[in-house]
Amino acid sequence: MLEGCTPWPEEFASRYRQRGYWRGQTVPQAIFEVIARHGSKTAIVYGGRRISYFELGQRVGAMARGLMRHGIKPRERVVLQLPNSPEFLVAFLALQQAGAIPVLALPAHRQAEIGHFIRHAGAVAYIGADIDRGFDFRAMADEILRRETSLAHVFINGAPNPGQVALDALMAADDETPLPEIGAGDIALMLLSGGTTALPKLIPRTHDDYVYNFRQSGAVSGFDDATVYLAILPLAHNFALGSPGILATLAYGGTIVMSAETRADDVFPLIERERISVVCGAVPLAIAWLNSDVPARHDLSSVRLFINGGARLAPELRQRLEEMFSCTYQESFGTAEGLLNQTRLDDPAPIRFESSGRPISEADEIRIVDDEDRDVPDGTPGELICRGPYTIRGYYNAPEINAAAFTEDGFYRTGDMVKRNNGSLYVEGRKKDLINRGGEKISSEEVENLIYTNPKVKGVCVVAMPDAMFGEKACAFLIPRDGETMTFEELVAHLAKCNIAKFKLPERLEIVDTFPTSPAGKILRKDLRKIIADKIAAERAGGGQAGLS
Ligand code: J2J
Repeated sequence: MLEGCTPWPEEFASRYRQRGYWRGQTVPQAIFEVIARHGSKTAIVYGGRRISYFELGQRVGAMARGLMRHGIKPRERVVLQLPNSPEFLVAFLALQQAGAIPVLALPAHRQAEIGHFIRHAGAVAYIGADIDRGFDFRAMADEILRRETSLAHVFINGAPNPGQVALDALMAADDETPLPEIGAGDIALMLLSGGTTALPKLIPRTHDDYVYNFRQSGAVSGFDDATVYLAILPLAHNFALGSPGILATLAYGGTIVMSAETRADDVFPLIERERISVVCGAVPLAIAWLNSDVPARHDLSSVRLFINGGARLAPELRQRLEEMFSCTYQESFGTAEGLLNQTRLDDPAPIRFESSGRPISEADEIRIVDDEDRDVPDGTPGELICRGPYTIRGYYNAPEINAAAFTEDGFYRTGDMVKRNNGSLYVEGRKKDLINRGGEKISSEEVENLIYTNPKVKGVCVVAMPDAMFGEKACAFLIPRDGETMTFEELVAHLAKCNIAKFKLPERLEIVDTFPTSPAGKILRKDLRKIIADKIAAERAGGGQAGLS
């Protein structure tokens, strides 16, 4: 295994193999097995393009060889940042076929984050778009190339800058270079952590564990070769990629319909035209669609399943989604670190509408514990900790963080407060300092550190505030230095200069003199969350404006 990664102890690994959870297959092997069976079937629909399984396989093989010709070697890390498109999938599988490890960045990430991923992963290459949504990724890559010493190659989907290589050009030559032998125990990809620390952590997933992850998640969602999956959430997210995501769709011989657009006006005609059967969404999308009159104008009879993940969706909205689509609702409470909980398709309505599901595998070991790691009884909230055949044993190259994030016997501390009733889990809150903006995670510490670089700031605390659409948004409580003050616009302008993803920006500023603290002097973030929640509720009741955006 790659240095810097924590393997499963042999006793666990051999059990997982023996019981068939680990099939000894790489991710591309799992997909090529299907390509061999379903050659002429449509694998991907994107805009006017229809790509067959056979063509997908050819493109992946050609790009893998092109990457090798450019000197990309097994176990080297490559940051992949592409909007939803067939090229994302081709590049992802091609990197794996060449033995390289894709590090999956979101299209929303900017120079600060991409630079960090490249440094932290020691990445040798970056694959990005030319221009997307008005942002020039080529210029960003040039800038990063000047600063990051490990980075040797920039591959661009579209028209590259001088010195960069077009992704298409990688596939130009027709060569028969043999592909390297990759072990199923090797690292297949690195996902980004949901952000509790100052800088995002990297989550190394092996081929064995990830193949099990998407096959098992797909089985629980009833995937088969009739599945037509709508891929609109960013594919770099574990949920959209492999839980069950596009990889399970391919593994079961289905068809992926991709779109980078999420508005009802774009999505619903697509559902009707392509006879989509599985729609994956997140809280803000579900709310926007339920409030739109577009769905009623379309034939949605092909939809059999709606899966929500990333953040909890309220029971009444789950029921309305079932009614709108005449489908089954599935709640997915997952983690990029591994553990996936999904409601079952045949769960009775109260479980489908209220619970957060239960682990997808009988091999998932979960415990719900108090602050002293003692098990709490069913019905009592505690922290969910877990281990199993697809839950990592450590973040990449992060021994100190690992010591806190995992128990000595290898359980991952999710930071989620849950209770268990009759085997189903119910998310009640969280211990970790993050803001869950409709499924997109914001690390308080990361944003606070950037705000502290402004000399006007004496103290800052970024906490979650309630939001009708996103569930939560970031609110900054700020103490200015003596004689200074700061406006919301100044705060945003300061953070914009830090070149970070826009979704991380606080959407409200509260200027205060002090922070509430415990007798030991610890800032009571819980109290700050309550202060802003109460204030917003009072503003709503008074008809005032809630939030600044
Ligand atoms: C409450 N909290 C949830 C839910 C995630 C499937 C689905 C989601 C993710 C994901 C994923 C939640 N209700 N339904 O990777 O494969 C919060 C929890 C959790 C954290 C993980 C998948 N679904 N959460 O969201 O790594 O706090 O993975 O610990 O981005 O999101 O975030 P992430």
